[in-house]
Amino acid sequence: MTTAPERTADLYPTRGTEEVLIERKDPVVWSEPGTPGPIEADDLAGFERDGFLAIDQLITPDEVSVFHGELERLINDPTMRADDRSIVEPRSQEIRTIFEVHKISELFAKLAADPRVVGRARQILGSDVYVHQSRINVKPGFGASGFYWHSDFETWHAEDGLPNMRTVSVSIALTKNYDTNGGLMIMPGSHKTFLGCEGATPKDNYKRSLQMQDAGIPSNETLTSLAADYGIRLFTGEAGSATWFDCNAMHGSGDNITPFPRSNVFIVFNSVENPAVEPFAAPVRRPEYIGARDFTPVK
Ligand SMILES: O=C(O)CCC(=O)C(=O)O
Ligand SMILES: [Fe+2]
Repeated sequence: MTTAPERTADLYPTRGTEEVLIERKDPVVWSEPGTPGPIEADDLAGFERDGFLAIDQLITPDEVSVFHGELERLINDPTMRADDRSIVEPRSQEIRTIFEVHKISELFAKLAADPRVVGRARQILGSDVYVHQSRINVKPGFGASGFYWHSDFETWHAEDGLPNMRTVSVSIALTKNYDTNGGLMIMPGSHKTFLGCEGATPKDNYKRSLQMQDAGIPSNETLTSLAADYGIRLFTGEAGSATWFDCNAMHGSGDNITPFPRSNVFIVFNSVENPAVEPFAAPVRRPEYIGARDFTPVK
C-alpha cells in the first residue's frame, strides 16, 4: 500500500476558475486575552474588529532622520540599484521598492527587532515571530505608481505557501503621509473574509507583479460591494507614525503625483508556528528575498 505524501490542507483556495468568498477560519489576535504586551486591550480589540491599528508616533523624530538618511543612502547607492532586490518604477526608472531591507541594512535590522515593533507583532500573533518579508516602498514624487487593491495573504498563501492567517504587517512612515501623496487605504473589517481570486498564476509572475499586479486581483463587482459594506479608510500621519494591519485586510494605494515622496518601511512578521510550505497556487516559490524560508525568530 502506498500512502500519499502529507499535505497541508488548503483552507483558502485561490487562483481558480472563479472568484470565491470564504469566511476567515483563523483568529485575528492569537494571544490569550490579558497577555501582557505593548498594545492596550482596547487597541487590540480595535485591531481584531477593524484589521488595523494606527499609532501616531512609533519612532521619534530623531530616529526618523536616522532611518530616512539610511533610505537615502540605499537609493543613491549604484550597487543597490543593480541588486535584484530593488524594483524600479516602470516609467521614471526611479527605485520603487527595496526588498529585504532588514538584511541589507543593520539599522533596519535593529528596527525590526525593536521591542516597540517586534513586541507588538508577538502580541498579535501570540508566539515568536520571524520576518517573512521587509521592504521600503519609496513612492518618489512626480508619478510613482500605486498598488492596486489586494489582500497580502492571498499572495503569500498562493505564491509563498503561508498556510494560515497568522501574519501581520507594520508600515512605518519615514516621510509625512499626506492625504494626497499615495497613502495606504484599507477597508476596515475586510480581513474577516478571504477573497479567492480568479485566474491561474503565471510562471515568474512576481517579476511583473512587483511593478504592476495582474494575478490576485479582485473584480470590480466584489470591490464595489466590499467598499459599500466596509468603507475605505486612508492613513495619514507624520513621519514616525505607523499602521499595523492584518495580512488579509483589503488594501491598496494610489499613485503619487505630488512633489512629496511617500516613503514607508514595511515589515511583515509571521508566526514561527505558521512557517511557509510549498506555494498553494503557483508553479514555483518566489525568491527568498520576497518570501523568507529562514524561520529563525527575531530576538
Ligand atoms: O506602499 C503602499 O502604499 C502599499 C504597498 C502594499 O500594499 C504592498 O507592497 O503589498
Ligand atoms: Fe500589500
